[in-house]
Amino acid sequence: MLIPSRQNGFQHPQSSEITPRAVYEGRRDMLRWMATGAAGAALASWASREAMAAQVARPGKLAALPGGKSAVAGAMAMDKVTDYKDATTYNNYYEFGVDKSDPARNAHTLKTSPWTVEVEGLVNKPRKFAIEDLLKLSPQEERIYRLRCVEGWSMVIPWVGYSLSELIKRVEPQGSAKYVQFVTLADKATMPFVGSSVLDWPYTEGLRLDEAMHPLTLLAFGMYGEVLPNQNGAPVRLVVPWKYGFKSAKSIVKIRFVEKEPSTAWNKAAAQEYGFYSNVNPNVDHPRWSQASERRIGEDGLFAKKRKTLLFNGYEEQVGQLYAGMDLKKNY
Ligand SMILES: Nc1nc2c(c(=O)[nH]1)N[C@H]1C(S)=C(S)[C@@H](COP(=O)(O)O)O[C@H]1N2
Ligand SMILES: [Mo]
Repeated sequence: MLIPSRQNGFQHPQSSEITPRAVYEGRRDMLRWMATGAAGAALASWASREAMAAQVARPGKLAALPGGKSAVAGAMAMDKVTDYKDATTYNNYYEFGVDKSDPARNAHTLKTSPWTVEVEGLVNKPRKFAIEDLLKLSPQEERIYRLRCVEGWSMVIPWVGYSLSELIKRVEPQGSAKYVQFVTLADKATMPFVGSSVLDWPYTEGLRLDEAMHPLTLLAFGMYGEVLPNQNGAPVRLVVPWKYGFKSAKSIVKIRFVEKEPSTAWNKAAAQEYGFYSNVNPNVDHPRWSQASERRIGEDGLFAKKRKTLLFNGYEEQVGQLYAGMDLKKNY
């Protein structure tokens, strides 16, 4: 159930509405919860996604995009890879609707060719890349990353792409460039929710330059050895595995180098809930729910046990030093 607020337009659903704590803890008050309307709503939404997943077959075989094994430390999660079916039917892509099954149903209208990505701002070599040229800029690698959504669920996905740093090095950021902003497509003609008050479109995100340069930050063109399905952010998206999923902007059209911390879509929508950093952190609660645990999508449906959320989503060894001396409670 979504709780619209006049001020914020839209709020992420509470994690309790995704999997009520009573259900995954097997508590007796589950019965009480079942008696409320919320139970029906959650079950209905879960059932509709299951039906959706059964109905929406793999979108044909997409073009192969094989990647070599990555040499980047931490690039291969040991966890079991999420089923393709789950990774492509349980999505957040608000331009195509706010229900998890909407993107798989609606994103076929997205036109991914021709596509250009404009790199601009404080760089010596600003450039407009045709997607074909961007694809060939550096060898494609396969990386199996955990993706942890701020709502309390996670997946493990074999992405294909290369480190964003490969692109950044080629455009030569100037000394004054401290942040990178990502602007994604906002096309009313093909994206039914652009123009709605859900978010301030286009969906934008940002990283500090050193975060953007970190080898784990991936510019992704594919997953599961094929090009990205539209609902997962075709033709090019970001994957920042130690941050909440919303930092991983889909269908990028502009990369802008700037001096000041850029505004981001979720920060504009609800600043007290979504900070600029948004590092996965089990010790910093979301104002409306705990971030201490998560449900892995595909693990036994609604009654899955939760697993503990790890600091920086388990990538602390790789990225911890980026935040040395920073108060992570203040810089949430
Ligand atoms: N353009 C755009 N990018 C987006 C979003 C969105 O709504 N629009 N949702 C974000 C959120 S909240 C998450 S959790 C991830 C989900 O990626 P996935 O569907 O590939 O798992 O995409 C992120 N990127
Ligand atoms: Mo998310």
